[in-house]
Amino acid sequence: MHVDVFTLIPESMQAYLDASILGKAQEAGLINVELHNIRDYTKDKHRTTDDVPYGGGGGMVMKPEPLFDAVHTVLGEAIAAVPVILLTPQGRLLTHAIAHQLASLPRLALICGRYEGIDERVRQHLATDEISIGDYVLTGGELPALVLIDAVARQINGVLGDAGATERDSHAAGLLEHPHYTRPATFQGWKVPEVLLSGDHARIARWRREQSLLRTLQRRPDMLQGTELTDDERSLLADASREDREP
Ligand code: 4FN
Repeated sequence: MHVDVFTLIPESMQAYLDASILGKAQEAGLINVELHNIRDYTKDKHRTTDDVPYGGGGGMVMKPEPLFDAVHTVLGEAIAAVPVILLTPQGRLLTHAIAHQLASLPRLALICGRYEGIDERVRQHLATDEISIGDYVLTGGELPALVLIDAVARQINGVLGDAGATERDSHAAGLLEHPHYTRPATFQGWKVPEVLLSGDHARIARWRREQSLLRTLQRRPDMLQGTELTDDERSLLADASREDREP
């Protein structure tokens, strides 16, 4: 997969992309992220990328021309076939399902905003999709772009060392994770649950699934909406909700 990122601060993203799993995935040619500095596509002496808002008020707005020039120059004819994703708080919320779907595409373009906002014509006539990573104020779209790239990259076959890892993840993606433990078996007097030391793989799998379900019920009951459950799992959750209401 090839990803073109359009940003005013490419240097803020480079280190993260080059590190660890994403760096290895790029070295292996599984994903190729190219950072483009929007300022390189300005044409005035001062290399201006922002201007005052029409209608007045505070803050600055990202100008459309450098962005349109950058995206058209880099994508060329490919522009018709490549999703141009604007990272914006007004976009649809990024989910595992969206990341999984984007991972099947050969090429993506990502636009990161700065200042207080981006000229609306970028959203209307350049972007083909708008995605948000959540409801909080940020100073730019660079961290959201990195979040999206990370979530998408790990869905690409071969990016995670272990071939089963992505599959296990997507099976689990509808639920919160069960508790994880590693050695030592006792740490400062706190013991690892006995079942995990039992070597009984069926019992361990049952325990983990149960922990996942109970934890999801307790902390993110909204996530259980789309989850397929067995009759046993349904009654486990029904019992747990009753116990919670009637202490
Ligand atoms: N943010 C909110 C309301 C009003 C403004 C913002 C905000 C960066 C260019 C956008 C933020 C959050 C998640 C991109 C936020 C995201 C951004 C994102 C983002 C500078 C303009 C801005 C109601 C959400 C709190 C600044 C709410 N996912 N404006 O943060 O780019 O992708």
